[in-house]
This record gives sequence, C-alpha cells and structure tokens, in this order.
Amino acid sequence: MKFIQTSDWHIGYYFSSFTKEQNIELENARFKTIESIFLHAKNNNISLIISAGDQFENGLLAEEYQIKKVLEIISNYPEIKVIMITGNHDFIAPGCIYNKIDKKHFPENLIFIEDTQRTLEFSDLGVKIYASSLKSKNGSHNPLDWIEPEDTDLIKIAVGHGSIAIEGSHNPNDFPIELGFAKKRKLDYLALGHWHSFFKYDDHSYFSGIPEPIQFKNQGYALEVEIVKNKKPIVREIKGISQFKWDEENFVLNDGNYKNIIDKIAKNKELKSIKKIKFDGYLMLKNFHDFKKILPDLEKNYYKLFIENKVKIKPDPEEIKNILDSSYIGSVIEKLIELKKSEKLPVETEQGIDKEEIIDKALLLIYDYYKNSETKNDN
Ligand SMILES: [Mn+2]
Repeated sequence: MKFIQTSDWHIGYYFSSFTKEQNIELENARFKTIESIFLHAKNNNISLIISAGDQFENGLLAEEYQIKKVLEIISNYPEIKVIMITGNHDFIAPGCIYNKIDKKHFPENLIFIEDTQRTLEFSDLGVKIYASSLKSKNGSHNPLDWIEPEDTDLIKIAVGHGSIAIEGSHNPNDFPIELGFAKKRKLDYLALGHWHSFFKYDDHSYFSGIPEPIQFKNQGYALEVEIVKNKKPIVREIKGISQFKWDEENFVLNDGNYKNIIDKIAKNKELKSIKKIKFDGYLMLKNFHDFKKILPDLEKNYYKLFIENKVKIKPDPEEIKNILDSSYIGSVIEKLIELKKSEKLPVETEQGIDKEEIIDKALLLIYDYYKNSETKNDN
C-alpha cells in the first residue's frame, strides 16, 4: 500500500522581515503547496494522506478562514482519506482552531484525531494505524508509549508529533520518543511530525519536514511511502510542490574574484527565491566601494534578498594615498589604517562594537566624500 506523509504546514506563520503583501503571498503559497500534495495523491492513485501535526502555527490564534481553506482542499478530494493529528503548535484545547468549526462541517474523508490514543483499521488498505494528538505545548512523555508490540498481518503505522530522543539533538520537553521505538513496538512505519527538515532515523522511522519552508535551513518534503508487510518501506520525496525556494550562499571575495561573482549574481533571476547571501573577505578600498554600490541592485533579482556583508577593506595605504594625495586627509587615513592593525583603540568603546567595521565605515565615508567632490570638479 501507498500513502503520503506530511506535517508542519504552520499555516498562519508571520514573516516579520517581509511586507504585509508578501505575507499574504507566502500564505497563499502555503495553501498551494498543500493543494499540490493532494493533487499528487490523486494523480498517483494514492488514497491516504497522513498529516502529523502542526498544521497551524498557533492553534489558539489561527483564524477561521484558514481552517476553512484547509477543509475545502480536503473536501475537494473525497476519494482521499486524510488522517490528521495535532502537534505542539496546534494542540487540542477548548479555544483551538479545530474547535472553532462544528465538526459536522468537517469533510467526511477527514479523520481528525482528537484523542491522545486512537487506533484505526482499514481492511481495504490492510493497515492498522495508531495515532496520537497532542494536548499541550510541551511534554516530557512519549505520546506513542501506549502502543503495544502486537503481532498482526496488518501493516502497522504509528503517527505522532515529537522528537526522537537522540542525545544532544532533542529537547527533553518536546515529547521525546525513545530510540528504536518502531522496532520495539513492531511498527512497519513511524510517521513523525515536528522537525522541520526531512529526517530518516531508521528504515522505519521518518520525519517528512515542512513542505513549504518558514526559515532558511528548512529542508522538508511531503513523502510518498510504499509499504509491503515485513519489508523495508520505500520512501520517496515528492518533488516540485514547494512554491518558494529558501536558499543560502556564501562567497569569500578578493580583488581578483569579486567582479565575476557579482556579475554572476546580477545575472541570476530567481523571483521565487528567498535568498541569503553571505559575503566575506577583503577588498581594496576602490573595489570595496564598487562592490557596495552594486549590492542594492541585486535585490530585484529575488523575491527577497538578505545580505550579510562581512567584507572588509584591505588596508593599503598606497592606494588610499594615491586617491587622496593632494589632501591633508591622507594622514588621517594612514592613522585609521594603523589603528585597524593595532590591537588597542585609543578610546574606550562599548562591548560588542566591531572596531574594524567602524574604521572601514570611516574610510569609506572619506573615500566617498572625496570621490564625489572629484566628480564635481571634473564637471
Ligand atoms: Mn511541532
């Protein structure tokens, strides 16, 4: 049998570094991704989707139109059964989003789990499903601990929201699931939600991750899972459903490579990318100046560009003095460069202030000022 595993849609997530309009677009993208998961199921004759919690970013603050959209998508695919549990972001509570709509308006093909322990059998699919919804934000217990290691001819699938208790990479308050759990409870498959990137713990235990990222480093997918009893499940990432790409790149610039690198970036047009570029390295004052001037131009190539610029001016008194030869300010610059090289500053500064950054800024200001007055004189 085949099913799709998904989780962590985080509908309602607010992107504080983006505009209001972009937030609307990003939310619409999220719904489009969810719809694409259903479309993939339909096109591939997959009749079961399991959603492992955190469908909403905040179950207490989510809005009615948001759950209505989810229910509408589900009802558009009546031939697909949907099993949905809640996570720690949208846990079951009196005022939570799932209780704002009368359950009789939930589509018939949605099996929404309200309990912490629920067992379902589908003889047509040959599966037995053990599902557990969360009822709180935090917990130090394993939400699936109630599952018995029973023997059955049915394919045993557990659905939960929590962390696998891997030493050093889980929070003990995040519903830890003991190591080797699937094997101990004779599960054919353990479908987990909570971690935002795809993670395979063993042949039978997977996190699908978030299908539409909310952060850099989210590398999630919806998963197509194929299981034959007593065999290793075959798990495939479903490609091409996420709407926006979140992508990070790092460059170390020097006077020889910076032009090529910038040209290449300037030619990139990725309007559905949210990009973070980190620049590091050293440039001569003149090149640093050119480089800084181009940076704002790059923004239009992306849906949103975050630049982390750690490039510093290479102290080269000769170059600077050539530009500013005629001026007494040349000696000021020499002094600044000396300061940059020295360990100590002649004045007290507050902690956390980057000395080099301040000196670079001062050098650039002086350079800009003289560059401008030079052009004025030329005219
Ligand atoms: Mn979670």
